[in-house]
Amino acid sequence: MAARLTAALTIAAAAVLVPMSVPMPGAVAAPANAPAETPADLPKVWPTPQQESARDDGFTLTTTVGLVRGSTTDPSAEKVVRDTLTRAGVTDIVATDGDDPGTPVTVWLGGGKDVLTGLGVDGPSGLPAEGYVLAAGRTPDDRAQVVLDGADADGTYYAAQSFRQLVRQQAGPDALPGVAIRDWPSMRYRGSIEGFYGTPYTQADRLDHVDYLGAHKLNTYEYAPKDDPFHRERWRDPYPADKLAELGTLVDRARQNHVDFTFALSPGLSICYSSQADLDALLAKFDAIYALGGRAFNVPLDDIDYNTWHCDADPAKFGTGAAGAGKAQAYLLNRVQAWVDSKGDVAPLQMVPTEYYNTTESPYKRAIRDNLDPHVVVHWTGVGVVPTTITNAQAAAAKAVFGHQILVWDNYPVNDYIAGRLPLGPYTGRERGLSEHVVGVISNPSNQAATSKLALFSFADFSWHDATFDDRAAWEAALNELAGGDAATAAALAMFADVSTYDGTLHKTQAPELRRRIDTFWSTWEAGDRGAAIAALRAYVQALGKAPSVIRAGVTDPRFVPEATAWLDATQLWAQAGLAALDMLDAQVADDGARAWRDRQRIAPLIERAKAIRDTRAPHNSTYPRIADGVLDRFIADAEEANDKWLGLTKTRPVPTTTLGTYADNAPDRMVDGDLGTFYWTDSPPSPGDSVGVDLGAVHEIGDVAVLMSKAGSANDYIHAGTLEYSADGQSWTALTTGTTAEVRASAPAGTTARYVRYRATGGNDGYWLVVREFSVEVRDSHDVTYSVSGGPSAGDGSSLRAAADGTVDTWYRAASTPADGDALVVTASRSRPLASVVVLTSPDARAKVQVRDGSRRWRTLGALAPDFTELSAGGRETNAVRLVWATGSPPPAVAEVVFRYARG
Ligand code: LOG
Repeated sequence: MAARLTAALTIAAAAVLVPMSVPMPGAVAAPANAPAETPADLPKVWPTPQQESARDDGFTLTTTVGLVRGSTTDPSAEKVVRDTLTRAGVTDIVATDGDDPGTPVTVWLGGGKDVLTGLGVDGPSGLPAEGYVLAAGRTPDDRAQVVLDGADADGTYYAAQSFRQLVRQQAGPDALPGVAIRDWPSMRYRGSIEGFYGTPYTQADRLDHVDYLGAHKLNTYEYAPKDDPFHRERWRDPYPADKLAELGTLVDRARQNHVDFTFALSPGLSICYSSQADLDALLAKFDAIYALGGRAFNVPLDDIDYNTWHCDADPAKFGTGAAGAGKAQAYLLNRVQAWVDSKGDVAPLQMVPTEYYNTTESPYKRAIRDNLDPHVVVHWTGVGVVPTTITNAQAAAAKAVFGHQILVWDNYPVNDYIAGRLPLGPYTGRERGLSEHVVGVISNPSNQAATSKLALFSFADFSWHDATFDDRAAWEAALNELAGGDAATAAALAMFADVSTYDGTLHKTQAPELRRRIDTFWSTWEAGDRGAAIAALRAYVQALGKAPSVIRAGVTDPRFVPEATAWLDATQLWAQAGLAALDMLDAQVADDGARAWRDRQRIAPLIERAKAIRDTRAPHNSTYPRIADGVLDRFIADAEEANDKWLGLTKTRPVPTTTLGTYADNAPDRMVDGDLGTFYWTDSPPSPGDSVGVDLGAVHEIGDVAVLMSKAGSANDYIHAGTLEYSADGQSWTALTTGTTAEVRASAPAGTTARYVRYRATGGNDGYWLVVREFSVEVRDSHDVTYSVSGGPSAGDGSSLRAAADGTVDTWYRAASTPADGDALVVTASRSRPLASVVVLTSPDARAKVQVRDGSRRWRTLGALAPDFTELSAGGRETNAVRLVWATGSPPPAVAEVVFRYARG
């Protein structure tokens, strides 16, 4: 496993969410005529305001409203206010000085101090940058007033964004509740860094993205797409004119949204840190963006090898190793910061250190701490690249060890490292209080821009007001916003998000809600209430299957559906496959084998279609969209196993055992699937005592055992020292052999009996995880009857005679030709047993007589094949063979399985 992911996956500490008390810079004056409604009665404003109280002097908007522009407003804020008023049914917005008797309602935008006094509300002076005051109510002269007044133009714009959310929809002109808000951000940097690998955003994506940021009081967009060649590979080359023009448009659009377009350039793959020519090339790129209006810059130096130098002068000047690299980087960045200072209107430089993923003291960090200009802001991803949690203690440690302001580059909901996954779960594990330690938290989003908004909504709430952040509430509000307030759409989105939750770190459990319902299904099923089990789960899976069309019809963001389409399509197909499995069980409960078999045959093609889907963006164009994987597929497999049992297919299957976790999709089942191309992969190195193995379900005589570990590309992922051992009870173990290599084999002495076999680590593993391609145990005393197939017609290409009785209905015997006169397919059992009935699963047009044979070697006809599914009673007589005597002229028959259904007991 690559080091960066290992780092990401080794943090275990759970976040402790402690409510913080916030210092309040100035109190909101209590409204004159209390009792007021509680803020809980107000429409919720997101991100959550710092201070908010309801008043009892709200009013209905009139069709004519006066607008007074003050000194801290701009066209963007005015547009938000005008759009809000227009949507609320206002038809005339009249520019006034505030005293116009013709405007019974007045909106003061970026001013209105006297009106605030009249309303008994403190003005914005003393608020931090970007802070604002919003008040709505009646002044003593009984005029209805709205004041949106910022500490600066950003604040006034944010006041307008809050106002937008407060207007209550009602018949006729909408109402405005009486309210007083005093609000400011807890963090200086809030927003996103387009910092992922894979398909970068399009220009349209980015324009829409910065609109979204602005509307949610997020003030930062960093341009750092790893796969823009001019950002990294070819960082020295100037942008072509068309690309530069696009960036110019984006800079403008960001500014309109009060978003700081932050241009990042990553020279680390080839730069000579001491070279004046390279510095000039870097600054020329920055100057080009500066000329477009860009006023914030970043030099990311992540994901490079700092032991590789790109000129001899560097190690000579700075020394070798990590300390030299830190000094070299500081040298370059200090000169860039000098350029920043020379401009006078550029934000402090930002950088991403090469050791961005931990807080461990090191020569590199020391060099950064001691040499980098103190103004430079240092990015940090938390402890791990994609950390499960980020705590206050960790953030404080990061600040101390880097000796600079810390900006959290938060790798959520980025999905470049999990092809096929679209993380839609809540933004979890970030401790309240981080704003005390870091200057910002920004999101590295998914390759899909619009679906990332669900997470950005939470980033907005957390970075604006982390003291009250509630991940679940923010997630639900984001779904609700996307649903335009429509409850059915929001519910469909929640179901869809549930089946697309897993990301390996923030969310280690896939489809938690569906999983819970499936667990309930099986417990109800086992308890014998099969109809109720089916009905309850069917209702949920049906709703899941309909969710994609509800979402397509209901979401308000037109960019969401095209981006989510692969996952929406897959959801529909997986839900249909789940329903087919439920139908199969339902038919089985009704003892209708033919219907169960028809339903069962619908499953595989649906799954095949789901797995043929591809998203258009790299890396998700390389694999199928993951939907409820490990949950819904597991349910279907378990349902099929229940059907196997019901059919009479009772083969003992080894169950895998492990003490370790699972990395990504590589589940333990893959150790026992008989396929050397698949593998179980742990998500951490085995420690002494950890083990993998199999449970045979009952004590058996065992023979050869093979543990085949590691794989191409992960040659060291095996247990470096271990003991292969077996046990009858899982308590006391007997060693078979010890091993130190990737493949361990042993033959148990004749007569050895065991239920459990395991391979247990006895030493450290040098940090390497474990891959097991196959863990096989030979069972010598199988109580299973085995079958051999003979006769004809011979099997066509890709099929075999054996497939007609190989214990699985998934493989088919397909005749190559029309049966000749007298052709018969004969299935011979390894021994005679009393047979209740014969079940034959066939193609619909297969025609044959079904015969059985007992010890007397005489064939007895039970009846003829029905289309698809045939069950014929064998009267409990000892039977050792079944034969299908084909009707002459029947088309080439196909048989999925001939099942000997033995009498019970
Ligand atoms: C990259 C980032 C990538 C992310 C997730 C940082 C600072 N850099 O391990 O570009 O999107 O992981 O795969 C990264 O996170 N490196």
